[in-house]
Amino acid sequence: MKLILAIVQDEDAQRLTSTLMNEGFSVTKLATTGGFLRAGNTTFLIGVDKERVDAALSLIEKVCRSRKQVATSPSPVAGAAGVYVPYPVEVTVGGATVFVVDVEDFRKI
Ligand code: 2BA
Repeated sequence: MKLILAIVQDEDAQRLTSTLMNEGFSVTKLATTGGFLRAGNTTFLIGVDKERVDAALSLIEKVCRSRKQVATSPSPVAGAAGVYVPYPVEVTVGGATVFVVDVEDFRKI
């Protein structure tokens, strides 16, 4: 068995849940926060037989879109006064960041 950890944008989370559930996958959603943008995202835990990993990944790829977002980052120290001037940075977020890990044991007790 494998555990898929998929970090997706909140905008895609509802559609991904229904798509996966309709195809018979069990999912758990966690409300998470990205370290860079400090914005909310959603992490899916999906436990699957290894034969179905590719099917789950295809659905994630189909549903999750990449989007541009603007982050405000601190610039390096400006001058000797040590003043930080925030400036906007455009980043492309997603489709999804996915980890697939081996599950040593799986039980429902
Ligand atoms: P965030 O950390 O908020 O990152 C959002 C987006 O900002 C990233 O999109 C990437 O385009 C950009 N970014 C992140 N760190 C950066 C940096 N040091 N310099 C410049 N740009 C940077 P994605 O790569 O699609 O990542 C979306 C979210 O997935 C991340 O949100 C984070 O929550 C998670 N994530 C991505 N890579 C990860 C990893 N290796 N381990 C754990 N979580 C990860």
